[in-house]
Amino acid sequence: MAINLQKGQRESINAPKFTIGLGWDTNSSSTGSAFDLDASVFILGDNKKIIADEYFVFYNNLKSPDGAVEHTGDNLTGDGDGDDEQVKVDLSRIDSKVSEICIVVTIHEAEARKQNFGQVRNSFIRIFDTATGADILKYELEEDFSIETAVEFGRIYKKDNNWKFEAVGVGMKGGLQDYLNKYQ
Ligand SMILES: [Ca+2]
Ligand SMILES: [Ca+2]
Repeated sequence: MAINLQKGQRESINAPKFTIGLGWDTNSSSTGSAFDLDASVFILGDNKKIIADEYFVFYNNLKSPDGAVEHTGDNLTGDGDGDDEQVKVDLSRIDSKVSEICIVVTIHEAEARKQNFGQVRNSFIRIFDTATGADILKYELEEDFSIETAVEFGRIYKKDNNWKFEAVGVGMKGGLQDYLNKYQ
């Protein structure tokens, strides 16, 4: 059974290959235009920077060069229950310089479309064992965001050679470029 985490909580991931599932529901009628959320991954070294440009994995760069992190593709609507976008991770392939994997969700063209996380419901991040499908953990972002247009859902980090997940849930007003400025 999956462990449900609260904001700030940490939990070990005891699976060499796991999948990060991210879900959300949006109300496009509230803003009159398409509402597209995008999951992105920053793969960081000890200095909290991406270890190379290609270690920023998103809808236009679906796989990290070491083959360890793979975005399965852009979902444009968020319709339906369950995962809207997924990222597969294979820790056996991950570059030895990597110590952290940061998972963010941004709203595509948020400013032009006047959209923010105040209009997003049922956001979650979950992790399951890719091989068996068994749930490992889940974090539902209960926080009511308002003006934020980007949210760090969680991070996966290496501690004493074990990989752990932290439920982050921190939003900001900005977009992918702001995260790039921080992590590049
Ligand atoms: Ca998307
Ligand atoms: Ca959905």
